[in-house]
Formats: sequence, structure tokens, C-alpha cells
Amino acid sequence: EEQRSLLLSSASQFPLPDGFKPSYGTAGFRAEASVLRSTVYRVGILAALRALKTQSVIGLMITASHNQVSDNGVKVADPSGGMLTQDWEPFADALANAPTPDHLVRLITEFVEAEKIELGGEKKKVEVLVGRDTRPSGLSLLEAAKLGIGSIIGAVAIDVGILTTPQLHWMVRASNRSTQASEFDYLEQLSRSFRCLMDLIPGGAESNEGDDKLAVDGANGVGGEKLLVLKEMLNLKGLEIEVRNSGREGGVLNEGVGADFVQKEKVVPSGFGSQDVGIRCASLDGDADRLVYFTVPSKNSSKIELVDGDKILSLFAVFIKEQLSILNKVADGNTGNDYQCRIGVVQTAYANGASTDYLKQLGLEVVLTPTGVKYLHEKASIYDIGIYFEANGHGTILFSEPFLLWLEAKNDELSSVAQGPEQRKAALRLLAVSKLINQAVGDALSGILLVEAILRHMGWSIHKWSELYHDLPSKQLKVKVVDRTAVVTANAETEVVKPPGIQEAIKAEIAKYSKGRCFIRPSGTEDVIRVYAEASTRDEADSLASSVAKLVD
Ligand code: NG1
Ligand code: ZN
Repeated sequence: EEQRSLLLSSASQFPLPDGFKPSYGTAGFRAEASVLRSTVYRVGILAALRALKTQSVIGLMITASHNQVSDNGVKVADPSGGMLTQDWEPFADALANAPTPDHLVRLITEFVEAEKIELGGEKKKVEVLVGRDTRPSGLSLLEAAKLGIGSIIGAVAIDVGILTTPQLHWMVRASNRSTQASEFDYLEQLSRSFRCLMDLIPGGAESNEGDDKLAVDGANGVGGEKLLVLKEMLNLKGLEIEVRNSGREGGVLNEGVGADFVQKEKVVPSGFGSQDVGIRCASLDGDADRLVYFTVPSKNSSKIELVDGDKILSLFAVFIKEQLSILNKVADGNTGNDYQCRIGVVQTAYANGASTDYLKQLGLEVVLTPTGVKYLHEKASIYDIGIYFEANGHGTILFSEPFLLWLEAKNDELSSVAQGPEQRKAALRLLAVSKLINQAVGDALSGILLVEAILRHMGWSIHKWSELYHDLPSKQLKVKVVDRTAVVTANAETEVVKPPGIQEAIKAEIAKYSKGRCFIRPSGTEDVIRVYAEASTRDEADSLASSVAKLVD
């Protein structure tokens, strides 16, 4: 009864705006910030219930990633640090759309009963960590989230301030595993494991002459500021990280800057230009969970040479494969490897066809999932080492517990014998990678450090890396539609099953081009149908995309 009146009184402060139909999409709820207060309040309730149900720390992140600054959004991190379990998404939708406080309370009561959630009681309070990006609307939405969490008896909101999305996910995961779960612990772990990788570079970490500078575009978001802090802690020799568009210079979040802009438009972000010809450049998105690299090929053009998520994945895969093969070498007097490490690579249909061919040619198992981190992450977690990336730069490397335990044991075993120093180093490198790279979600900051360490290790320039394979020309378009749910896809979004007839028409278009590949899917974050096309020349890719876009219109 106390619970009921608490909910009714707080809910009345957050009416659902007229005509607003929020839906929990690829990345939680996203919309124009001014309509989101009721949604964020309700997600606060949901996060509190999730914390009670799991008796664990849960995360709530207020961000709209690469969207324009006037948008905002909210998503929930589960105890593992991953995305909210998909089973709860329908409840999230129902809560967000409840028309009145009475409806809302009824939904909650039913759900609490069905899920057998114990409210309140004498038990220790469960915690929801609330983070936000740098958007001005974040502060008012934070208040809404706190009120939502606070209106569930037995749950408490902890404001962890302005963070990158991956930092919040990391902290949730760490909180449920150990006591060292602060932002400082995160930064410490990243810098320690990075230094360890650099110390293990054959012949030392000396940079290639003239190749020691990295210029990073922070998208005028939270990532640049955090990278500056990390840089101080790293105290790097021979690697100079220059952060631009950190938000301090007055630029607007995601406007003409950031990983999404760079990857989709393939032009230099503002703050970059002819002075950067030949320099290694990287771009983060607004909440620093995406990372792409690029170079400026010539003084006279705004075009860039993109090194996207597929290529970051390929770099990681090459390095990990190398370490595994060192580990697998049976040295004299050594028992050799006694663990069959299963390594897998996970991509979506947006992965450039050339990258998939390259990875398969390396002998790796490659699987496709639908768009959305939750699908990629889930698939990658079935391997001992699962590497996943979206072409747009969101990805990470997951290590299984049994494999990590085996690596630790192997490392101990090898430290006591004279043989196999190379194997021991390989084991140490893999352990360092598992600590450096975020185990919860894709993380641009840890991604940068891993890319930089691997380039040093290989002695590769960004050019050498970029030459691993040549991207097939590709084109992305979006078509505004009244009802994006009318398009239904199958086979990891590579085929349309509804409306009838479209798939046949797409196939007929594809057949006109050499190396043609094309698919359409409804966006999970915007009211559009996305079209992706690939073909052997730029013109062909463009023309395939636009002819298929006409089929949708
Ligand atoms: P949608 O709008 O569903 O295509 C976009 C990205 C996803 C993912 C989400 C969440 C593309 C084609 N799609 O999803 O990969 O990053 O945003 O941010 O880039
Ligand atoms: Zn993002």
C-alpha cells in the first residue's frame, strides 16, 4: 500500500506526452529530449525492479550516443554489464507507454507478481548506478531517473556523474564482481594493462620514426575529456595523443564531427584538415562506445581514407591469432597446449564483404547476427575468444572464464620453467588484452589503446594496417517511411520477408551488378528504412542503393 501511493504520487509528475509512443529499440529509448522525462522516470522504475529481481547492481545510462545534441535517450545495463535482458524489453515498452499513473501501477503490480520480485523488506538496499553523457538535457533527465528508482522501496539511485557509456557498463560489471569498481579503477586497469602490452613488445616499444602521433576527434562529447585524463595517467613515451573536439573548444556535440559522421560521410571532421596528411587519426562517437580510424590522404580534398570497425576487428584478429599460435607451439620439454581455444568472429550484414572474405581466409569462423550490440555480444560470448564489431566501430573482444583460468595457470606454469619464454609472453599478452578491452560493451577508449599497442607490436603504420584488404565500394541510404515496422527481415537481416515481393525485386537489382550485395532493414533508432549496397565500383554501389531505395518509397 505504501508502495502504491509512492508510485502514484511520483507518476503524476511525469505524464506521457500526447502522441508520444516510445519504443525500446536497438539502443534503448531515444527521442527529442523534451519528451523523454516520463520515459526516463519509468526506466528508473524498471532498473530498480531489475536490481531487486537480480539482487545485483544495475546501470542506467542517459545518452543518445551519436544523435544530435537536442536528442537524448536511456538504456539499462544488466548485472554482467551487458544490455538489459531481451525478456524484459516488452515490459520496458509497456511501462513507457502506460497512459495514466493507474495503468502504470497496475502494470508494475502484475509484473512484480509474475516475476516474483520481493519489494522492500528489511534487506540491504539494491543499487542502480546512474550515468549520463554531456548533453545539457542530462541533468533534468537524471532527476527523473532518480525519482523513478526512488519510488521502488528497497532500491537506491547512485549518481555516478558524467561518464562514457562503456565506463558505466564497466562499473556495473565490476561492482558485481569486486569492490574495485570506481571510475578511477577503470582508468587504472586500462593504463596498467596497456603498459603491460607495451612492455611485452619484442625489441621494446620504440615508435616507428615519425609515426608517434595520434590525433583524436572526441565528437565534442564525453570521450575526449576522459581520454585527456587517461593520457595523463599513461604518461606515454613515444606516443603523442592529441585530443581535438573535446567539447572544450565550443563545438557542438556530433555536429560535423564524431565516428558516425566520419564513417557515414567519409569526409574530414571539423578540426581536421590539410595539416593532418599522413597522420594517424581516430574518431569517437558522442558517448565513446564507437571508434573508427582514418587518414587524410591529400591536402586538396576533404575526403578521408576510412579504417572502420571491420578493419579494427581484423587487426585484433590477426594479433590474437598470432598469440594463440605462439602459445600452441610445442617447445622442447614443454607439454604444449592442452586447451582447445575456440575463437569466433561476429559481424552484421553491414560488414564490408571484403572484410568477411579476409577473415575467412585467415581461417576464422565468421558468423552474422542482426544489427544491435545485444545480438553480437550474445553470439560472441559462446566462444573462448569472441571478437565482434559493427562496421560503424562498436565492438570488443570477449574472453571466456575457463579460458582465462587456463591462461593464468599456463602463465604460472611457464614462469617456473626455463623453456617457453615466448609462450609465456603470449599468455601474458592475451591476459593483458582481456583486462584492457572492455568485457561489457564496445569501448572507444580501450579500443584506441589496444589498436595503438598492436600497431607498435607489429611495427605497422596505419597505411600498412589499412592495406590488409581493400574495402568494396559501399553506399548507405535511408528512406523516411510512415511505418518502418512494415518491413520484416530474416537471416540476420539479409532478406526481406515482408512486404511480399520486395525481396525478389531487390534480387533482380543485385543481379545487374558485379559483386553486388544489397539489403534493407528498418532502423531501430530512427523512423527510416536503411538501404545498404555494395558493388565492385563506387558508381555501381551508388546506383544499386538508389534503385533499391526506390523500391521502398
Ligand atoms: P539502427 O538505427 O537500428 O540502424 C544504429 C546503428 C547500429 C547501432 C545502433 C545503436 C548502423 C547502420 N546502425 O542502429 O549499428 O550502433 O544505431 O547506436 O550503423
Ligand atoms: Zn555510442
